[in-house]
Amino acid sequence: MKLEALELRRLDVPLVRPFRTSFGVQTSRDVLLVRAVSDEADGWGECVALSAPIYSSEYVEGAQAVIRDHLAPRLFKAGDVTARAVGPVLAPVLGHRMAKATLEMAVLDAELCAHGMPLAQYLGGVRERVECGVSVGIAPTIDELLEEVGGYIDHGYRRIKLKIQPGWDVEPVRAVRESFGEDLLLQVDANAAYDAGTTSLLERLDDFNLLLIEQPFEEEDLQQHASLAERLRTPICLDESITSARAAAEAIRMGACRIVNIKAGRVGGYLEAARISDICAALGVSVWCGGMLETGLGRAANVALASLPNFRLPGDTSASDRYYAEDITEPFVLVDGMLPVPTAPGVGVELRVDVVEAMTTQMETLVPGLT
Ligand code: SMG
Ligand code: MG
Repeated sequence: MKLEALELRRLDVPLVRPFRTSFGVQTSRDVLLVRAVSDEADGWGECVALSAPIYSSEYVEGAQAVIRDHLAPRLFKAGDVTARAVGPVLAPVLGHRMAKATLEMAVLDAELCAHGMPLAQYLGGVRERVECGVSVGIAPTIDELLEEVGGYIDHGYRRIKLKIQPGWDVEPVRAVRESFGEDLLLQVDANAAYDAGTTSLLERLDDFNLLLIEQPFEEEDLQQHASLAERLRTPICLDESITSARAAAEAIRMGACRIVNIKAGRVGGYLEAARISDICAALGVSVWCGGMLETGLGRAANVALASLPNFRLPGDTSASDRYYAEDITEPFVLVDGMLPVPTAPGVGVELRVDVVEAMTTQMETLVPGLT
């Protein structure tokens, strides 16, 4: 496939309600989309980087700059490209996995569209629909949290994930457990908000029969995760720390986690994400699909990923209306707590051109030789 242009488009997509985590509040999503224009077909990629480097070191403006100045020129120079070649071609540029994943997704979508193959089939998916969970932000009060959680349970979500931080952990978890009962699949995500001084709060969470505790400590600190894991019955799950298949294998070997959250953007793309799933399966570790408040485009690809056999827990793959009043694709609608795996070629969703146009804040087109 010969790459003829890369169209970079920034959208401002308002969220239906603010989403508060231990690292900040999101009220809208600053989305970077990339369209790969080739001689065979076009394809789209969505960048998961947030507007500020507060979840990870990448951020959307930086991703756009590194694509324009460093990644796109290498891809154009490579001549014929395939999705499998994107990683190796971009490997001399260190890090910037979210930016690389965006390009790989766009090329993969184009390639699969040209061959008429859906992404789930290409990745080795085995399910027609996937079980969905929902990630619930830090609320102003426990009452408001209970109301929000109750609404999601009424919608049919199959598990609830509560965002936590020191001071918003034991009490909200206790309140949700007591209000909704022992059968509710419940887990928490700290986004690295704890340290040695606040570990005792995490130990108290062991009484609430949680599915897992996600990323309590900072990204690089595998040792602290391993030592907490030894003291808790509740499994530790890693998110931010898992930047590659190698990192996943190392974390599991050290005993730092028993479950892995896979986000394709965080690990450099859907191909590495599938490799991580395989490695985890070989080591007896289940995985689930994380989310970065993606639009319908990124969500479609995540749902395809979640259809792989080792994705054994409900993912942060929620319906469009949990995030957006208006999605940029046909909305994903929850049926019996599940979302359907797209069956159309490539990522498998059409962009709604009028909505995309109306939300576009910026556009630039990169072409060979001029970048
Ligand atoms: O897409 O439903 C979603 C968001 C899920 O909680 C979620 N993501 O650490 O797992 C995580 C967070 C990171 C993004 S917060 C803006
Ligand atoms: Mg997380």
